[in-house]
Amino acid sequence: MFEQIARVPGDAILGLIEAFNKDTNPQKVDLGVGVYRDANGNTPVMRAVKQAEDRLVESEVTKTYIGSHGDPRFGKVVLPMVLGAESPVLAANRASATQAPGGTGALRLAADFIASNLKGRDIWLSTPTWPNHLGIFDAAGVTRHSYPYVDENNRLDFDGMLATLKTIPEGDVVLLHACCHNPTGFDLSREQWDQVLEVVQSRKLLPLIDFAYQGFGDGLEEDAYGVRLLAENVDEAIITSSCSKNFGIYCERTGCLILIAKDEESMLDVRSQAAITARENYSNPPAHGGAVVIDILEDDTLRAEWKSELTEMRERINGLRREFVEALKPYGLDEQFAFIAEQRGMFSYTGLTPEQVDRLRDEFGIYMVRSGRANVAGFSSENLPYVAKAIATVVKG
Ligand code: PLP
Ligand code: TYF
Repeated sequence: MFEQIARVPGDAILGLIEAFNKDTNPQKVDLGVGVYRDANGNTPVMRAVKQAEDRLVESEVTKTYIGSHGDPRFGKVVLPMVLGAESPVLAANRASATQAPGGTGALRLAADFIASNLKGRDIWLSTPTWPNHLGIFDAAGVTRHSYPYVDENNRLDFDGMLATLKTIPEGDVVLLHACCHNPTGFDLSREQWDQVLEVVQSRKLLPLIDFAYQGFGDGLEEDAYGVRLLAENVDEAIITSSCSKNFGIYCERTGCLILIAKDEESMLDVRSQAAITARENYSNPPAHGGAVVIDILEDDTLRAEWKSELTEMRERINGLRREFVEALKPYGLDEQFAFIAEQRGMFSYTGLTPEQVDRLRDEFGIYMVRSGRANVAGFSSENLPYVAKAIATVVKG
């Protein structure tokens, strides 16, 4: 029976890891997969995480199941991080948290929740978006459509986005990136979020906000502007939060599905459905990453340490953005690439063509996604002169 099953290509982004590891060029640079890198190109375990793990080894007394919603303390610490400690949504008990295997697991829960409970509702995704969004909603059987996000000059196309949002049928779901848009790095301003809210309200859309990079743009609170604006001004919303990047616990698979309903009763109804969705997928989420997050956020000292490490990471990335533009100055390309310093998060749409990306890989050992997306965290003061020279070579033909 298996002979009729075709072989399919693997994930293009994750495939870059293998290709990079195989490359013997001593000057090779990895600007591919979206993980944070320090000045030495490493992705170390955060100090606060190590301390929390040390404590957990000592204090953990059982590894029994934690339930389909995960550890109840996880929701208690993640909800205020995402929605704000003083959130009126929390005060009204309108938000439900379900611990999930990463942001991806939370997205799949959201997709299955929509497919099972909101039949006939389609989803609208930005073009471009994180490629896994497409697969996740297809796999759940949710029909997808797209709204534009960048124009032909490789800039944020907010007018195009808003114009399409205004045509979405009432009740459909619109997926918004909370901050650090993957893959473009273009985020909405506060004024633009305000306009999105107006359209969401007037078209009665259901916002699904993917919050994978809280703390990587402008700050933990600043990055939550759009999330909190929508949560506080609509009756119903879905948020998928990831702890992979901001706690650096990628492989521990730690995320959260947040369902916001119009009142507590309705929240308890949808919450019961989320538990079924989780149970049908994997029963209980992995516990360790959540336990680390709980330990850090519940302890003032660890929390402060974690925040300062996160600030360090964010400031390093934003500094590298400016350094990159500076490094292109000798080639007269600084103005052409000035927008890189304005983008936020780990990623930049550089505007490089697939052919230019191929040349960077083949001639210089510089790896990025063929869409022209670069992981800015892969830059370093050491490799920037080399990267700038290589980019100048391929851009100038
Ligand atoms: N959403 C976006 C936009 C992402 O870039 C990622 C990154 O991995 C995720 C969700 C999921 O993150 P994870 O499943 O690693 O928590
Ligand atoms: O876009 C990225 O690079 C990150 C990491 O299947 C990622 O979001 C990439 C692909 C994938 C899972 C995670």
